[in-house]
Amino acid sequence: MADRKTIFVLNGPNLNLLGMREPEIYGSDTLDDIAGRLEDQANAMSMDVEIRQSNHEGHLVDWLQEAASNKAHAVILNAGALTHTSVALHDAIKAINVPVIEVHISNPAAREEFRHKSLIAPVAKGTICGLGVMGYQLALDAAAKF
Ligand code: CA2
Repeated sequence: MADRKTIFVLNGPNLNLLGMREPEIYGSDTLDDIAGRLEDQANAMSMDVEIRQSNHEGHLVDWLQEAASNKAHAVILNAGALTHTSVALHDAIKAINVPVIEVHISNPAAREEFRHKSLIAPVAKGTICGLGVMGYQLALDAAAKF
């Protein structure tokens, strides 16, 4: 039997607060709600998901490298505010041979000017944004087809 594909789903700073604050921007689902749906969806496609969140940039860099060394099939990354600032995440994505799908729940281009630039986008395989938490599920569907 072929090996099951593993998709890493990595979430950056403050995404642990989903469902608890600013529901008008990010909706009312918690990260656990999103994780449950992604696990069901992955199971239905005979794949595995590894879902993590950290408020620390270095953890995300470590996990991107781990995705590469564990030969993950793809990474779904919502880097939160680090999207707009992190050269370290840009470099980490560039250094690994694993496709990374950038996901944002909101549409950063429709928000404050400082959210308009993404340092992730130039090194991502693609970006899904502005579609709410459904973006994670769309990204998982796409990753399954890589
Ligand atoms: O829209 C997205 O997914 C963002 O990546 C979310 C980040 C923001 O800095 C990006 O510009 C766009 C913020 C994540 C913080 O999440 C919260 C959730 C609930 C309450 C407060 C923050």
